[in-house]
Amino acid sequence: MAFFFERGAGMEELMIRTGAQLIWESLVRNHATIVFGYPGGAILPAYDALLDYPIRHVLVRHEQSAAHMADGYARASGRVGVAVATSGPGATNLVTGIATAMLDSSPLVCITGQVGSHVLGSDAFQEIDIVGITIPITKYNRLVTRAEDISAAIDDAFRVATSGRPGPVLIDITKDAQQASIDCGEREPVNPAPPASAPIDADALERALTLIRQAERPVILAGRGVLLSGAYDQLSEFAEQTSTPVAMTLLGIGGFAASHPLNLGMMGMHGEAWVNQAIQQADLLLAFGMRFDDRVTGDPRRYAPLARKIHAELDRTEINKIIPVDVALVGDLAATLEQLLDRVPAIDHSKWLSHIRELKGDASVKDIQHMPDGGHLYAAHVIHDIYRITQGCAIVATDVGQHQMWEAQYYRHETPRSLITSGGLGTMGFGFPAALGAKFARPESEVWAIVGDGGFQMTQAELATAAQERVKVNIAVINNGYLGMVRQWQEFFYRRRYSATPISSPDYSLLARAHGLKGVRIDKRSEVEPAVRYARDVKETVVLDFRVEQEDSVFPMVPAGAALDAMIRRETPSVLAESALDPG
Ligand SMILES: Cc1ncc(C[n+]2csc(CCOP(=O)(O)OP(=O)(O)O)c2C)c(N)n1
Ligand SMILES: [Mg+2]
Repeated sequence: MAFFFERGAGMEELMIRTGAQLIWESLVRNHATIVFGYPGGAILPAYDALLDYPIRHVLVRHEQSAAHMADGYARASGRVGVAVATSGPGATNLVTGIATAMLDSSPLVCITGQVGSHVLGSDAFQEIDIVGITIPITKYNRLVTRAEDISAAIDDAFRVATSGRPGPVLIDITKDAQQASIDCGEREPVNPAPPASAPIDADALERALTLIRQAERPVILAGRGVLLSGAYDQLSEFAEQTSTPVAMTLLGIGGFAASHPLNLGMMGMHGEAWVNQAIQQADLLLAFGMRFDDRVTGDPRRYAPLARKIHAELDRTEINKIIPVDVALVGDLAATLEQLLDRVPAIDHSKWLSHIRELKGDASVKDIQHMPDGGHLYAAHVIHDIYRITQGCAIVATDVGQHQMWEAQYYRHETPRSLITSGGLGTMGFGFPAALGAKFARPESEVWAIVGDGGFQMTQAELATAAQERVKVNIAVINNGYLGMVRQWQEFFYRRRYSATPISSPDYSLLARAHGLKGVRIDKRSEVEPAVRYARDVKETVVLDFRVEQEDSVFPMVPAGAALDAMIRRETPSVLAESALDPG
């Protein structure tokens, strides 16, 4: 799209571009190939120019979903997700998605149109100060009022979104800046910056090695930083070399294969009982790329009271924020682990590991998939069957609620970037659009959305997007007729007063068919496997409506603010008695 004009005898070339063209050129230069968005008046010039650029646009049905799709795309691929919206309501609809990405360190670039610069500040039609609104939920944002500044602003956006701890960035571009034509030079393609490789403090490294050598009961706490830094191999090697068991945060799942004998499972509020007990009994915690979220620690004053703590983390502001630590290793996790691996001896912790196996023996939640169905269909059955049939290798995006916790307990993730879930903000409505974004990122992969009947209804309009874009994902609606996680809190802490938690649903199979998609209703355990196989076989997006037990709860549960080992357990004996049998 270059325009060349002759200028005088020197034949100097002018490259004239509109600001709108520069937006897309900048995205192409930063290797974006797909954007998720919704048009409107203030972004019209950009949408007009879009037709001339090699970028796929996915028209969402609500801008919140554009941000979630871009987020799912980023989490599945490690690349930057791009969302586009108009000014005013288009921009404000992005806010929940941006906040979701911020709290889970997901790299997004959001581009919004803004009213013309001559009316800024006049409460013009669809004018809103989106830069002001998104200050606390972006790593960086700015208003651009001149076409001359667009290219640099977008290059900065990609650099900031991906450097250090990743996160969302927003660039708000006035309509006149998009319309203006300017003479601009060619800019070089931008290559992603290499990971920050500041050397780890040698003294801290020495102290960490001493603690590691002295420890008798160590536990690794693996968080999302393992995925962000790509430290999978280093983590396995370190765990094996030091025979240290690995507990996962919700967002760390996938960073260490579920089938690895040293993988303990998930920690925290709905973590496995033996994992929380091991943490409380440990004499050394090695926190790798995690931030001691309150869902992970329970009461921080009673957290791992016997343990020295080593915190390896890229973001220095996380050090000593919640849990005071003995040693901080600030820097890229993969690089840190490599330096530790150079020096750490082979250590044998078999006594500690067999102690944890004993804890596991009488404290497991892992069995309910073995229970005779007796006419009941439990969410755990459904999720375990999906896991079994997909062999733990599908990408699963979840929504937020009980089904999210059951997914984390019963779907055993073998590969990195295969669980996509909103951990920090806990955003209902995230799962389905994030699954679509993941499918766009990795079209060769099998993608499932495991969602609740409440959360799915928040963004189910994206079924139309799936149909229009002919993108295939499988949606498992864990339909319990309740806002289940809130109902569970009401059952435990509000004397079963179910205020505003019973929720009705449309007939999802009819809803799917109304969109030209496929839908099936499942009421019995025996119907689960055929339905899952059917979903995998057909080419369209499929909605599986699993009518599960309505008043089932997620166990164990650490009540908010309690110590990590003060867990509420499933009453035994009961239909859902616990046992440690794990069929793998
Ligand atoms: C946008 C948003 N609103 C409210 C909540 C509070 N909340 C957390 S879990 C939950 C219930 C979710 O119900 P459903 O989607 O049916 O999933 P279930 O817990 O039944 O599996 C609610 C309302 C939230 N996390 N996000
Ligand atoms: Mg529900």
